[in-house]
Amino acid sequence: MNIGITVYPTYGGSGIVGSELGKELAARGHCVHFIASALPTRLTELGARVSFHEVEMMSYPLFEHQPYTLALATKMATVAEEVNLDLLHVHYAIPHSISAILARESLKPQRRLPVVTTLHGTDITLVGADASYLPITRYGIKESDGVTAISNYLKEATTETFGFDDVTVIPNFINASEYRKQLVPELRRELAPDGEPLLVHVSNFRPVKRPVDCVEVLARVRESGVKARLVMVGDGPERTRVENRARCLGVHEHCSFVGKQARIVDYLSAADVLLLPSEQESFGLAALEAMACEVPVVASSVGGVPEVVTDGETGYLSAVGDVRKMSADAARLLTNKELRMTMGESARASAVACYSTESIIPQYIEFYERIIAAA
Ligand code: GMT
Repeated sequence: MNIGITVYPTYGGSGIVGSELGKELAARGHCVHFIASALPTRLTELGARVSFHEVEMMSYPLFEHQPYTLALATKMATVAEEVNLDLLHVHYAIPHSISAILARESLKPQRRLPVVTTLHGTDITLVGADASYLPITRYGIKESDGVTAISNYLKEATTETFGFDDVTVIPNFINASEYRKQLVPELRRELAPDGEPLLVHVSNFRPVKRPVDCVEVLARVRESGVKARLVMVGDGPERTRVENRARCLGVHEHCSFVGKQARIVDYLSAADVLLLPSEQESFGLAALEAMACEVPVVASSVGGVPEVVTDGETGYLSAVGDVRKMSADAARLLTNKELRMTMGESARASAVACYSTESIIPQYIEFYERIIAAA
């Protein structure tokens, strides 16, 4: 098949999922055309079966904001004609599904261009549910030829908010041979020079991720006598607040803010526990990636997280903001190697059994085939 994929290139899990999906489709012999405003960060290699088409935007003094939705629709339609796309798959509904529908309609009746929208999270729960976007998001979802969601929770949220339930759940995935515990002795020494146990957080530091809770947890873990360190991977709007709170709590010197990193798998391999204290999380890709690297997860029990992390088996779940319980769970894991290893092994087994590319990518391929046949 010839598939067009649109993602947000630089920011967040939906871009990672769309990019990794494209690579996996190409590895299975399909041709993938990424259509985005910039080269997606996870797309490190282009080749005969993976190409990138940049959305070009003309600026004009009259435009207060550049009309990206229209420029994207134009590029989608142009690429569809140029390379004979069989299907357009957009990740995150706003505004990608609207652009895709515009592209599809602009090409009628010369060519069919079925549109698949994958819902990822705040496109339904936060942004999409806001009155300023709700009607157009509902339109984009209803008009798509096929809709998938990355968890059962998100499918239910879509039904509740938009009154739309024709949604197929295809969960996020990991490539289990790439996402596995690596030997990273140098990195571990760098992050924990005195052999301290390591808590790790990976996110884009948006308020919804509650990264401040990570330093609250570190402070309490250290108060309990465990000389842990915290590694904060990523960057974003909350970073300054997190660093300030770490200073107030007197734990800043026990934190490493390493910024955005290309090799997340190395940081996860160095970790003893992953912290994911999010306010909302329709799946929790960071949790899945950690689990694949045998790292137990201490997370808030929100959205789709309980579908990924089994409380007491592959990690521990708490109410949002319950940093006291999160600290107790983290300290228990950091001080009990046997428990940590047993949970880490269960985490890896669960990640491989339920979310490996071998079982998830064929679900996308079958979905595409069904949508193309129906269109
Ligand atoms: O919905 C968002 O906030 C954006 C999106 C992203 O691009 O980071 O995150 C969502 O998609 C990820 C990949 O499918 C999921 O792992 C995240 O749980 C989800 N984020 C939220 O629901 C807050």
